[in-house]
Amino acid sequence: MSPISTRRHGEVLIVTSNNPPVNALGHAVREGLVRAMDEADGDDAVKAVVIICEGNTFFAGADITEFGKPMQMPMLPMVVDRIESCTKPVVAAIHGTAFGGGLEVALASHYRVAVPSAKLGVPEVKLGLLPGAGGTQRLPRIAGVQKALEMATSGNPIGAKEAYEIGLVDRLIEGDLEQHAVAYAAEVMDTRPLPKSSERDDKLHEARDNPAIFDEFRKANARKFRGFEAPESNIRAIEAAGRLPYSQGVMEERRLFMELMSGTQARAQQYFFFAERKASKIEGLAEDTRPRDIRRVGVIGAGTMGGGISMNFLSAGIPVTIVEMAEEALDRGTGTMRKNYEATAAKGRMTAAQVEQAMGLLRPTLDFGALADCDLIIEAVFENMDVKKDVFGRLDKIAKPGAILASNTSYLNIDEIAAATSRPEDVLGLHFFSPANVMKLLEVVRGAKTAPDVLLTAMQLAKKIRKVAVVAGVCFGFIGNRMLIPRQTQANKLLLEGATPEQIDRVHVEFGMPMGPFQMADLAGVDIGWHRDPNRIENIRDKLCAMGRWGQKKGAGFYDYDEKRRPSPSPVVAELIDEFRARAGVQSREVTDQEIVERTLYTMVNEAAKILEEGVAQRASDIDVVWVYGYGWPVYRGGPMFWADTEGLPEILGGLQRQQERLGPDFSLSDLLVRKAEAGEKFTR
Ligand code: 3H9
Repeated sequence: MSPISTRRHGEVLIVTSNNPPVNALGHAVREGLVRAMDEADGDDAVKAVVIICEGNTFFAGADITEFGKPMQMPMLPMVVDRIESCTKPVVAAIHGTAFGGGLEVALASHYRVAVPSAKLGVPEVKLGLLPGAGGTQRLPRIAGVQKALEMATSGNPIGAKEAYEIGLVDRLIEGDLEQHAVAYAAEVMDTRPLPKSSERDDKLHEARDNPAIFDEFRKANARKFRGFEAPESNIRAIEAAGRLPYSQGVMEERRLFMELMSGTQARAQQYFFFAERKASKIEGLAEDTRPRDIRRVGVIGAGTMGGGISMNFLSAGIPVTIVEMAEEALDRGTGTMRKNYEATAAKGRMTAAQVEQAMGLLRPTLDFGALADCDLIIEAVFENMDVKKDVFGRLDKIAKPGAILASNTSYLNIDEIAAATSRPEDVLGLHFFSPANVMKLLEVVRGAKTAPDVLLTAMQLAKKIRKVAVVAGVCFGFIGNRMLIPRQTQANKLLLEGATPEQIDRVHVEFGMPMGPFQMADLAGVDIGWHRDPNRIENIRDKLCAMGRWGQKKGAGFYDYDEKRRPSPSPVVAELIDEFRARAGVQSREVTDQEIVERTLYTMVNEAAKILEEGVAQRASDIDVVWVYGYGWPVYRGGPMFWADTEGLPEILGGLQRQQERLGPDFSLSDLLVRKAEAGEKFTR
């Protein structure tokens, strides 16, 4: 049965799409829409058309699962042209999200009405693409060039109210959408000529009168666009709208669209779209598993982590009890949370009332016993096994039966922590990333005895607090931090062999990472995890710590910093490296950028393969989600596993084998990597 059906309401033909879950514009939908337009044109009794969708949303875009497969006619650009060429006025009735191809359908319609909660956007750039069904040509004609540039290059939607203000929506509908859309259609049914967005050009003068608008936009956003191909193609296509007649503009759009579509970045970003959605799925979970109810969350520790973690729940409307040991620390912690909220409000992203609402849900206390009525308790205390065990032992005595007990540890063994309680089935790891109220990633660490419903609860709760959660197994550092270890080991060795911190960091930044390993150490604090004995100096880091060069916070670390925290290469560090090199009896040599890639990034892939092989990650794509959301791996490279597949696993293996001597005795190849490389297989499909 076609997902598109038509029925008559007086002289209005109502065209309804029912294609769950998001009314994606797959083949059958496209075909149905064309048929509906033919029906409208062929029937004199039809005076106007309403296009509307069932379910949660208007068309959320082209069907991404069809990408990369042979295209079936009619293609979306033809469909939208067919809608615009309908001889009867077509009204798009929008609710939910009119995204991508969905907005293009709306733009090709002669009129657009929307409920106030609707969102309109062109998120194609997030898939490495551009709105390729006339969107880059019609959007600037309707919404203006500057707005079109912003929407197309950010991919972020605008609300219906704003859309109405800028003329992208003709009427806001309060009440029943279909009923009002039909009434609107009846109002406009005699209007001629029909307003066609492809024929408008009043708003293009913005660009024709000021062609510099494009370069100014490029300059203002250069940092944001770094490394990505799609934003520039979006700009060029919109530029073409200003320069060329519509018919030629769409040809240029098509050319740029196909160019992007055949590139690696689009493949990587589309792969990542599905990777992110797959991450929330728990392998082997019995279908009748039900989550536990979480009405109140307890957080132990009001430091940076504890405060950030609490904010996630407060923002989602979930009350939090936060416990500290001393009044001063508690006040400082809650004060910081308030300050953070107020800063968000100052940027206009929250109202003052919302700040009060969130803070009103917080119950700060020095009484550990106050955690007794919490359904989930997250410990965010000092990273030390004895301390954690002590906390969990005490929790065991006061937490109510069925409460979930979670540790925010970044490295430690959850099973050992769970063993400090009489209820290890209720224990798991919730590894938030710093700053915890900002970073999207959450590693949910499943212990050997963690109950399935506890795991499910955590994964569902993550969605509620707008995190992307990934299931990880127990091992030192879980998925993300464990992969940092070989990278850091090799980066440190490379310093001794002749590379500089600047060179190693530059290679990572050019690769697309936000920063390299030494920049990251300086930002996080070189002293993190330091043994704190200034007389015990075994490596460069020990020495830096002993010298008080703890990174940005001290104005010195692997780099020197000025008062504005701008880094410069440090002669002191250069001397230190020479000293340690002499001590190790290593001869300095020239290290190539390629060697840095092989020794830091290839070794990460090798570690990831071990993580996969050991079942610490459920699937290769989960590792990619961790690295993109937790560490800023460039999404246009898909993540370390997808990237390894694009490089070719034989190439990765070959590189590691070439470097084997230099990688040191602690390095070993992953069996899975070797097997897959030899069999010509990939990690991701
Ligand atoms: C485009 O339009 C190109 C054109 O310009 C030119 C063509 C020539 N296709 O996100 P959710 C699935 S490019 C296929 O969890 P939510 C999704 O995988 C497209 N499937 O729900 C998931 O499946 P599963 C431009 C899609 O409520 C299920 O639907 N449009 C598509 O949190 C539910 O998704 C976009 O980029 C799709 N387009 O969010 C919009 N979209 O249940 C992409 C979703 O098996 N979509 N699925 O895991 C979204 O942003 C969100 O899905 C949306 C709903 C906001 C709509």
